[in-house]
Amino acid sequence: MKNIVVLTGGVGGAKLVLGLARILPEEALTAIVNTGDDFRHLGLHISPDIDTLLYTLAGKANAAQGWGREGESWAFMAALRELGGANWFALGDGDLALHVLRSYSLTRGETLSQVTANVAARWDIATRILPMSDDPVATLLDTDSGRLEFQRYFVERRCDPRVQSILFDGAEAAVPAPGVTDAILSADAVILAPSNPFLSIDPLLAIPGLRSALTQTSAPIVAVSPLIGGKAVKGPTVRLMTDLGMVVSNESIARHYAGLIDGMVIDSDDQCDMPDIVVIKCPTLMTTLADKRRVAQAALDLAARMRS
Ligand code: FO1
Repeated sequence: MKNIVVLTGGVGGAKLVLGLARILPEEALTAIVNTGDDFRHLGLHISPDIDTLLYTLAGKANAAQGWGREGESWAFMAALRELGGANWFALGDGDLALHVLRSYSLTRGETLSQVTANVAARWDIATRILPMSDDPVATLLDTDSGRLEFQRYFVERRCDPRVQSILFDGAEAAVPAPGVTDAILSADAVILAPSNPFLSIDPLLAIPGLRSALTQTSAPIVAVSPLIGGKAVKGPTVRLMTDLGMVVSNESIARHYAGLIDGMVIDSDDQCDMPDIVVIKCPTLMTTLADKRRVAQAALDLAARMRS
């Protein structure tokens, strides 16, 4: 298979993309990334999921933390705190350089796609990293504490408010970024990473042009479940499913993607009783690089099986 597309967001997705990048020929892989988490902070344009992927593929990620750069220094935050600036969202010094460069480039008329491609080229990343859209899309959560912007819910409120519904402001009017539709239509396989389905994958699916490319493509679409033994490795997937009144199971994830996916990779010890899709098992916890390659290979094998 020559053209593989992966839809991704967050740290779980970045791990799978790294695994895919290590087993596929260079330039076979296109990652389409959630930008619903993007927001303006201190006048800067922050694109957390794009940056997590850039750092991961460049070997610069803080793997233990799950965001930001390894070996980061924090002089900016210390100075900001001293000045009484907002410190609920932590920006390391090296990370800050990326936000400043991106924000400056955007004000000069570059697109998010161009800025992302320039940084990827600078760091010799062969994987094509495309934002889902160059248009603004903002994930908003209606909660028992009112409507919250994504980062206010996720970071400032530590996912504590109970979520009633999620919306993707701007998605209806957003068009897929250049290359997104073509990549999906010419793909040999499309993989939904084990990212949070409701917060990281749904924003992509909310963009009409992107969704319609997924329904039109002849490529098999396979998902990797974010659940292992009924728990998510990181983040609020389980909490959200409970808040939204869903049973926490692989069946619920498969049902959420119903009509879209042909198959799903689940953890070896788990079950998924869904007659409409093909399910395969492998250990899906991705700690080491070997783990990431194994899960990536399982997703590719499943997609190849669907093609034959
Ligand atoms: N996550 C946190 O839990 N606390 C932070 O202070 C924080 C800062 C931050 C800065 C830049 C960046 O790219 C990501 C950052 N994140 C932080 C992670 C971010 O909220 C999440 O990775 C995603 O938006 C969810 O995928």
